[in-house]
Amino acid sequence: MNASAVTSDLSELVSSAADSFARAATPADLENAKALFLGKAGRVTELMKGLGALSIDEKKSRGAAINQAKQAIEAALGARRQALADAELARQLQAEALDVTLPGRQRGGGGLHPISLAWERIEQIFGSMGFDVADGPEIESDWFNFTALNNPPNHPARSMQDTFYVDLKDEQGQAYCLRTHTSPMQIRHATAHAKKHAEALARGEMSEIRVIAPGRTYRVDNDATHSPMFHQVEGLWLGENVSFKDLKVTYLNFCKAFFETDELILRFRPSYFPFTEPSAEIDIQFQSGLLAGRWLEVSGSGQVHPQVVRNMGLDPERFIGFAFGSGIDRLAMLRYGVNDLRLFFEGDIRFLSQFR
Ligand code: 2NM
Repeated sequence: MNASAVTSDLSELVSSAADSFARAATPADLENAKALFLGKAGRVTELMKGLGALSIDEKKSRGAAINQAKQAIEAALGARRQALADAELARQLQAEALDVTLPGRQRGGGGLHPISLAWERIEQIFGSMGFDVADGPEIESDWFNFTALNNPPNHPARSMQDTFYVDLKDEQGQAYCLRTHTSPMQIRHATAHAKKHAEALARGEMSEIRVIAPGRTYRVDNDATHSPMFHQVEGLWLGENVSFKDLKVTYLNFCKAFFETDELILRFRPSYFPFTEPSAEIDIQFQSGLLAGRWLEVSGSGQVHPQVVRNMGLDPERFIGFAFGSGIDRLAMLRYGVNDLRLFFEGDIRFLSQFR
């Protein structure tokens, strides 16, 4: 066997190993290919075993050549391992690539409840007509909720069948209840400002009270058209010559703004409330649209009773005017085309998300 033959059969072995390593597509394939050349029964091992039959000199040179070939195969194996590992890493990086320019995951956008939307519109519209907004407690004393509003001591509204009472009495033994309307806030508001108005009168100036009181109210009532908790807005305008004409203009303009239409008429219907005299229901009728042609009751109203004005700490000879009380829930139903009051209080996201 000559030197070039040695080199030639070993270099074929090396390139054959390099070829099969190159064909190995996965680390497992590569380990199988390795076994064929470097394993216990592999080609290189077989060649080593063949050395035993050679002379000492031949053993030396052939052994060195086989060793060189073995090192070349191991180098090829190492290179392929590295290449496969690099390719796997590149694949993983590609698969897990993060596009930091994508918009982040966001929570679904929230929105106001339709009653809050109506409430805000009401405050905005009356605000534009010069009305303040009063706020006050939902647990009220008997005085503010009933007596100051001219309810006689045995008025049926005071009964436990109609009013939620709280297990609480003040030092005078006065009962507390969940307010049954928002007018107590108007009594509070007017009382708080009575001194200022009296001083203005003393200087020969006239001063007015113009206020709305929106808020949650409570009555013992629960059916398809009544909820034990509901929302009211009451309005109050007291001044020198504030009349039913002002009430009609004010309420009609409010409705036109709230319902976003000028095709609207308004009528008064005689009624009774302890806190107003005379009293009237307010009906409106749309002249166009889905609800056209039907009279819709939207509010109670009336000229504020002189005793109520007196209870506010004001002179009923000087402070004359009107008040009204409307259901925000009913206004919201008409405004947004909701046909069942209970939808407002069930918290069903399919209903609520329509108002986002
Ligand atoms: C209504 C109907 C009529 C009303 C009266 C008052 C106050 F405080 F001036 F006495 N506030 N709201 C009133 C008048 C409320 O609700 C149906």
